[in-house]
Amino acid sequence: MTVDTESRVEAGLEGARARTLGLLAPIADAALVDQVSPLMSPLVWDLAHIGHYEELWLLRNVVGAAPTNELFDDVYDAFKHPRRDRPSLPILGPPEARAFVAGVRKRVLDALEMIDLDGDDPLLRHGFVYGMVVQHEHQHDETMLATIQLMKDFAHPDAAGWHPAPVERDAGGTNEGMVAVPGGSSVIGTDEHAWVYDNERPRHEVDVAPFRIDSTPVTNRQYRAFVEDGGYDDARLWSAAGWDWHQDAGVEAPLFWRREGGSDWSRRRYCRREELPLDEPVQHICWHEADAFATWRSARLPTEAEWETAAARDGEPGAPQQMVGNVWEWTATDFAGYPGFVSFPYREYSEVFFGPEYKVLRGGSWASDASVRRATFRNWDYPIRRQIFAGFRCAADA
Ligand code: AVJ
Ligand code: FE
Repeated sequence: MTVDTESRVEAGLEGARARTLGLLAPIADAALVDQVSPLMSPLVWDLAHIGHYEELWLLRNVVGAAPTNELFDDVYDAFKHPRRDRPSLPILGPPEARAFVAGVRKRVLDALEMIDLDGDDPLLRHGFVYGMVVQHEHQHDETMLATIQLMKDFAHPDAAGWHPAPVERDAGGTNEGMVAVPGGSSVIGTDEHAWVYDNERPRHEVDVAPFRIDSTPVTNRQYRAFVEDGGYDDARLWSAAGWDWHQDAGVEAPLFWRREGGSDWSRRRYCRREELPLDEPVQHICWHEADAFATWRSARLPTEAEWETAAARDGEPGAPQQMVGNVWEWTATDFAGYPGFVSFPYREYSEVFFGPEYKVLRGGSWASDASVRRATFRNWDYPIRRQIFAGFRCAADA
């Protein structure tokens, strides 16, 4: 048991670090310290924050080690300074940040052999806190990919050849419309403790009325039809908050889409501008855009209970295809704790975000690592955010 858990922990830590360093490798130091958007941190902040989080949980909390630098508790605490202020903080430069994360990691691996992963301590049992740190690094990797996608010039000699994994799609690709899902009592969430976040617990029953849900996420082809039908100019399709956002933001298509003169739509993906891939899921739309599209289609967004009910049927005949790992999918649901929610191991992971200002996203994207791609995983963001790798699927009452 211990050996299995220990090797899973080691492999998880190593896999996350290889990914982090790999995705930052082609980026020049000047770009690592640059603030690409007020919504994002400089990449070098994410890097050192990953190390600080690891030091906090796996060295200071687990083995009682002293902090490398007490000031880091301020500059690398995501709650202390908004992302737009992070470049003006006394943060580590790229070489120092690389050395810091490597040093923390070495000490973590050295200490690992002495840690009892089979005891009663809920933080350690089955390697929970290590899994939390692995998932944390992977979530920041996805955030960093979003930052890199926002970079206009990707100043590196190898940049043109650099491309992360493509969006995974089942063969066929067209959205074949909706499938029916029977209603009744449905069980969502999980009681698993190891490698699962507090907001996914406890497993509980919900009543779900029969509904229909898209067999795949909405594609670029479908979304383009909404754009070309004047969906962005028709106030009747938008909620009041959505219309306000749209007026303020002045957008008329997903982020990174462009159309010049009479030509076709293109989109920028990292360093390339390419023809819009019509059968891929639409990405980089906010919740309000998803909601307006659904109204245009005489449909609505699924609730998260509907989404998870449909995902539990993955693989069965007549079930929607591949619910997990395409794009994050906006749901109709505000982020809240499940009945009986207990914060663990700290309130700032989930609980402080509960409330109507955040919408839940499900499914995990092509940029999400396997360690966070699961049907119970709950992500959340503001309904105006477009930089994340989010799309959606529509639902309707049966
Ligand atoms: C779950 C993606 C909303 O990035 O704010 C990273 C994950 N928590 N560091 C975020 C997270 C702490 C979180 N999301
Ligand atoms: Fe974090």
